[in-house]
Amino acid sequence: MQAVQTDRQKTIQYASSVLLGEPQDGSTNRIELGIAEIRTLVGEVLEHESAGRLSPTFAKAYKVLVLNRVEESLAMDILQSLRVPSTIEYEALKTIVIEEMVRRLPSAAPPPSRDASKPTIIALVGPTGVGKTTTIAKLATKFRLQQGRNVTMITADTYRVAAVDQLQQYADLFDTPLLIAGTALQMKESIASCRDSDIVLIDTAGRSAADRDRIEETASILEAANPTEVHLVLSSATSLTATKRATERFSVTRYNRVITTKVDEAVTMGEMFSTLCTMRSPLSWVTNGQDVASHIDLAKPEKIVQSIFDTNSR
Ligand SMILES: Nc1nc2c(ncn2[C@@H]2O[C@H](COP(=O)(O)OP(=O)(O)O)[C@@H](O)[C@H]2O)c(=O)[nH]1
Ligand SMILES: [Mg+2]
Repeated sequence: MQAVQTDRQKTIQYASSVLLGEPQDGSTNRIELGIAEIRTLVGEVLEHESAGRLSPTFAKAYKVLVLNRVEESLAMDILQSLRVPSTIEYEALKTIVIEEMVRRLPSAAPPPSRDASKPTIIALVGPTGVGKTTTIAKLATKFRLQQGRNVTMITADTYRVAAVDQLQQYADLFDTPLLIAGTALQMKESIASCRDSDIVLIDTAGRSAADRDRIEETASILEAANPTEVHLVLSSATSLTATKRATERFSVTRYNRVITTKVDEAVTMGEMFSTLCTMRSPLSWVTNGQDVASHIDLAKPEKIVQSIFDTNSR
């Protein structure tokens, strides 16, 4: 039964990757020839499978969600929770499904207020390579260059020289101090010297979600900073399993916001949507590219859901 489930999952994943236009191994020509066939086949299988439980219009919506990698159980739960007649037209159903999906996502967090008397201390945590340092630079650009606020950057990532260099370049460019704090004591001292800042941005070392000790070390350094906001950074280009694991493993850092990066690289937002639905922390920022000056926006739950319906597998 387990093996059947795994095969089934693989088939759906393969089919959705072909439908969503992801690059595949093997001959492009052969794949192109197979696309129409797979599209019909998988569509029929999914519709047939859900037919016992869902009306044809609902089954169509289910197919769109699952092919866009919304978790199957979540897709089914969303559709079964709707109180609408089974005779509803597809477009009307789609509007209601989108509303329900937005309702299931955490809300959007407001940006840090301007009139706080103390500095707002914003720390970013998350797995390696998800875009923490780049996002710190984007936030610094926004707060310092675009809003003229007094910003200090602190990095707790002292493991790699390159990691400090990466931020130092931005610090020079923005004319903002960059402090280095690899221990809890250094962090306390650094924070004490930031009294005149409006915003303090703390970068942390990338931690593999499997490395509990290192995550705990990051957590204890952060505790010394007593941050106002701790943002868990999750990449939309990472698998559902990896992001879900990160949401659990990083809970020791007491994150209270979520940043979604690399939306531009995601083939579909269905997996990220499925992860976010399990979370309680509000969504703060979304990043969609490597350009530090422009590729960051306040998170908008409606936009995340809409993008699932905007991909080309209808
Ligand atoms: N396409 C894309 N790349 C990004 C985005 N954010 C960061 N990156 C890239 O991801 C890579 C790792 O970023 P980095 O900030 O060093 O990750 P960190 O290890 O979490 O600090 C770099 O090549 C970044 O340019 C994004 O929103 N979109
Ligand atoms: Mg980094």
